[in-house]
Amino acid sequence: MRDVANAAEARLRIALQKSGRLTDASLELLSRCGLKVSRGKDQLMCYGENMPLDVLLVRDDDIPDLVQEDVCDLGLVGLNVVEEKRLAFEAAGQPALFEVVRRLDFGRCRLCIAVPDGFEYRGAASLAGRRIATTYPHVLRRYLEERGVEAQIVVLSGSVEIAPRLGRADLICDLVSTGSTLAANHLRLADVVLESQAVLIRTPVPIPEDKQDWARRLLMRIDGVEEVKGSKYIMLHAPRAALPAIARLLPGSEAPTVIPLEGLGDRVAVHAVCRENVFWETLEQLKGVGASSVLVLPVEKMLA
Ligand code: PRT
Ligand code: ZN
Repeated sequence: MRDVANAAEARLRIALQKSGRLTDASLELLSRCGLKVSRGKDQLMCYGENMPLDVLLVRDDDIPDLVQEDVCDLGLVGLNVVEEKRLAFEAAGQPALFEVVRRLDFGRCRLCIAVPDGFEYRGAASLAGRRIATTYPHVLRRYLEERGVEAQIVVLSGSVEIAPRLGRADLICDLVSTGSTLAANHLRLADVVLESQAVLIRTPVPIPEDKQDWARRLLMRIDGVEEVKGSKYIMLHAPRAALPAIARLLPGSEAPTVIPLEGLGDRVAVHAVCRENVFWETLEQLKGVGASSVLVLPVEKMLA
C-alpha cells in the first residue's frame, strides 16, 4: 500500500521493465509523451522532472503485482505476462486487480506450441499425454482445457527450447518472434496459444482525483504517439482536376488541405496526413497523375 507521504505528493507511478526487450521502447514511449526523468541513485526509481509521474524500473514479472498491490498506478508489460499473472491470481482464488487499458505497438511476439522435427502434429489432440515445457503454465493450462486435452505441464524458469533435447519434455510452449530460436533447436511451430504485445495496465482502484488529470493526459499523449507511428505528412503540388486521383493514391489520408497557388492557374498545393507509410511506388504514381514537388515528412506529435 502507498504510504501517506507519497499519496500527499499526488504523483503518478508507472512500472517499466528495468532491463530487457521492452525497456528501450517503454522509455522511448514516455519520452515521446514529453516526460523527462532523472534516475535515482539506486537506478530503480526515476523522478519525473517535468510531470508528476515517477517511473519504477523492475523485472517484468513483478509489474502486474505492483499494480495489483496499488504500489503503482500504471504498468507497461507484455500481454503474455499479464495473462499468466491474471490466471495465476484466479487459480489462487484471488481476483486480478489490473486491467489492460491500451495495446501498444511494440513487444510483439506469439506464445506458441512448438514440436521437435519428426513429431507428427495433427492438431491439439496430438498433445494428449505429452510433457510440455513452459514458463507460462496457466496460459497453457487454459489452452489445453479449452481443447479438452490432458497433458503434463513441465514448468521451467528459462531455456525452455532445449527441454526436448535434454529429455525433460516432449515439446514446448514458448514465446516466438522471428522463429530463429526454434529453428536453431530443431523445433517447429505447431500452434499459436496467445498473440502478445506490450500493453498498458492500470489499477482498477479509482485513481485519486488530484492525479486523475495527469493520468488522463498521459493516456491522451500515448494515443497521440501511437497514432503518429508510421504516419507521414505529405505535401505536393498538382492540378486541381487530379485531386480525386491523388486522394485514392494516398494511404489512409483524410480531408487533405487544398491551397490555391498564386499565379499558377489551376495548380494547388495539397497537404495531407497519411496514416500509413508512403512508399516510392506511391510517389511515382502521384507523379503519374500530375503531382510535382512531392515532400514526405515524419509526423512527431498529433492531438486529435
Ligand atoms: O529480467 P526480466 O524478467 O525483466 O526479463 P525477461 O527475461 O523475463 O523478459 P525479456 O526481456 O526476454 O522479454 C520481455 C517481454 O518481451 C516478454 O514478456 C514478451 O512480452 C516480449 N517479447 C517479444 C519476447 C520476445 N519477443 C522473444 N522473442 N520475449 C522473449 N522472447 C524470447 C523467447 O522466449 C525465445 O527464447 O526470444 C526467443 C525467441 O525469439 P526468436 O526471435 O528467435 O523467435
Ligand atoms: Zn521476466
